[in-house]
Amino acid sequence: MKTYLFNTTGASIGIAGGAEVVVKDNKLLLLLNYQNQATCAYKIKDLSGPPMGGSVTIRKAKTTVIPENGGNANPGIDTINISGIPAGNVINKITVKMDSVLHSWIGDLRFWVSRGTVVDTIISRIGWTGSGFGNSCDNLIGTRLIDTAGALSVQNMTPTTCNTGLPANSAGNFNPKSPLGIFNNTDPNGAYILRVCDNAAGDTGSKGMVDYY
Ligand SMILES: [Ca+2]
Ligand SMILES: [Ca+2]
Repeated sequence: MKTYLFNTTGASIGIAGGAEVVVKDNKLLLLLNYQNQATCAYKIKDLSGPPMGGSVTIRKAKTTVIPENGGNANPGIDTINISGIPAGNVINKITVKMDSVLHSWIGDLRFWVSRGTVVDTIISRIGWTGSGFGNSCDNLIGTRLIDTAGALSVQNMTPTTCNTGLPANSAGNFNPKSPLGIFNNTDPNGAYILRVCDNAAGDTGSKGMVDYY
């Protein structure tokens, strides 16, 4: 619980040794009066905006075509605008969940998220080593990218090759290519832009849902 400095003007407690719950400045406060020697207030809940220390899930459910072999300069783009989170709140942790990415060769795909000058490459051509064609399996379904010590990097998703039409083991938690912690301790408000591009000829697809939380 966080202590809130309280001016008794406009809300006061008159009973020595008493306690009251009041609302002031959009905050639910517990007032305690110590025998008229001191009054203090504890913030129980902030009634404006999302709860302090809580989590928010933002979803974009939209099919975005990924331009075939468009390269980094020609991605499919999804933007989510976040506003209204009170000043002083910062990001503690972001998880990005990719879902319904339907593509016949996940090693073609690169994903990156930006907000202002903060840019994070979350997936970059799974299984690609600088040569070859990367992971040949299909689709990213239920792929949660979250900074987790010891977890498998999304870059090393298995199996590394699949016969035509077979999916990768894409569901579950993976470390992103570059840590999402780059967003920690920054103002959560702003435009989050997810870009996804295809970097090899042959094999095509689209991106469906993305969640941020
Ligand atoms: Ca395939
Ligand atoms: Ca392709």
